[in-house]
Amino acid sequence: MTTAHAQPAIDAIREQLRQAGQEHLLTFVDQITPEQRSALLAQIASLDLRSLPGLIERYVRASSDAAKGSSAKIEPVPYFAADHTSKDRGWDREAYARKGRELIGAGKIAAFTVAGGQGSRLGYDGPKGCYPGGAVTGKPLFACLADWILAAQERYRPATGSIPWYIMTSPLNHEATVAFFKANGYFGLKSTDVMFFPQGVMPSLDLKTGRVLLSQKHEVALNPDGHGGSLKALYTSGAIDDMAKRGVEHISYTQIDNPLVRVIDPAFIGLHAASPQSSGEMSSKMVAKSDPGEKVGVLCKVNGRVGVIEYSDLPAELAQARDADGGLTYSAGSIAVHMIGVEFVRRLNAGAGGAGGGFTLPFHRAEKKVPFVDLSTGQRVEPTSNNAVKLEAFVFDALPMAARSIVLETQRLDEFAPIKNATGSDSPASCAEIQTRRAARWLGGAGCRVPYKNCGAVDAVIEISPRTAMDAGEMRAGGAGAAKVPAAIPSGAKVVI
Ligand code: UD2
Repeated sequence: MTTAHAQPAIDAIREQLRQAGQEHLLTFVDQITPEQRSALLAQIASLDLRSLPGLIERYVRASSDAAKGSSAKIEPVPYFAADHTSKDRGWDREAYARKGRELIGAGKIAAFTVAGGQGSRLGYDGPKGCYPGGAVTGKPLFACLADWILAAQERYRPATGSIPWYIMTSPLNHEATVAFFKANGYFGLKSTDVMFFPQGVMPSLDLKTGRVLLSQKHEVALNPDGHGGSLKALYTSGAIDDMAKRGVEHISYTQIDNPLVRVIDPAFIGLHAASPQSSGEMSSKMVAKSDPGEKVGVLCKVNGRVGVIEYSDLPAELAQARDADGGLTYSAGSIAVHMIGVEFVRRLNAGAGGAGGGFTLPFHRAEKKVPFVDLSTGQRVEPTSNNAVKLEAFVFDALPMAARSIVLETQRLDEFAPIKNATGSDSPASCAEIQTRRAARWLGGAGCRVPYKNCGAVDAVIEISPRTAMDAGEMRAGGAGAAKVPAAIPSGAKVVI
């Protein structure tokens, strides 16, 4: 039963819910325990009820999407070519890398990883970052990224040793992620240099009515607000203030699913911070798309500004368009690696009233199956077809908000081997194969004999730690510290270097 002293509070909340068309969320309030009631009311209080009717109108009733249905002018994006020595597209990579190293050395760069995702697509019940990423060691994805940060600290900040790492979790995996880092000694990093904060959530909406779903009688159905929520969460969590205290000016943004990601990349940092074509607000990396259907967003110019069109939103005729030389016209595949200015994040949030609470990027809608409580029976239902709209923001939608934004092309083999699917492309197997091919190329270039099968595949599995070599040049120079380059790799061997 509702206690007498709680009644006025419930009445006030009921009125707010009524105005937002969501009064049904209190359907079972008299049937739940006092603890459950407090939790439910706290959840309801955290919803932005004022913006809800507008969101429902736009994304459920009108089924519109941030990127769809627009008549935007789309053009290919200019970029800094991976081959900086090319005649027509050459640029001074070493000068920018030097600038980047200076900034890292001066403590002005932080690493930031969005890790709100679970390993569910891989059949793994836990935070995605705990999933094995090393081709031979099987070390978790978190450890792969931590090793890169350690390697960068050893090279660019040997005196102080610190590159802070901010990790965005979701309410679903926050505790498990923090516990995993503790249990693994922060993978060799100082615990005070690793900061965790959970991203925000959005209510899941009934596909037909737009009403917020209850996942239990005492619980609202919530979903993480997408990696675009990171730009708000960086601010509201206090991470941006923490960065400012540490003197950090730019954030190196990566996803958790790619063990080859160059978490801290001097040349990219230098271009972002110092190129006249960049306002130092938000920059991106691309690889040439492997085929028109590859599931990566495409960096383009949209109405004259750099932006990303997600693969599912790119019109087929543009995805398949080819230049006179046969190459894809829209070939700039986003690998979801960005540099972001600390001041840019502050400006976006301050523009929304200063408290950060009001800032969001446009949402993208996804129709999903979300278990819910049937309001007429009180029974929980596991739907067999899509019954809900989830709203997620994408971080790349902030790109057009930057005054000038640059794009750097990189070599796929050197830094892009995400693990997303259990089998096939972007799977643990394809990732291990790319790690091996990259290692074979680096080792071959350093004079090591690498065994190959008749079909051309490497006859071994090889994993290179970034602490040994961060690129082919370091490997040629013998790797970090004692000479690490073996004379030969035996056929069929599994080797960690
Ligand atoms: C993303 C990009 C795609 C391409 C590809 C490269 C989007 C929508 N698509 O595809 O264009 O660049 O990556 O690999 O971004 N995450 C959170 N919180 C959330 C949702 C996601 O932290 O609420 C993290 C997640 O842990 C992962 C990353 O964001 O690290 C990517 O998310 P995804 O798996 O939904 O995106 P994906 O792989 O379809």
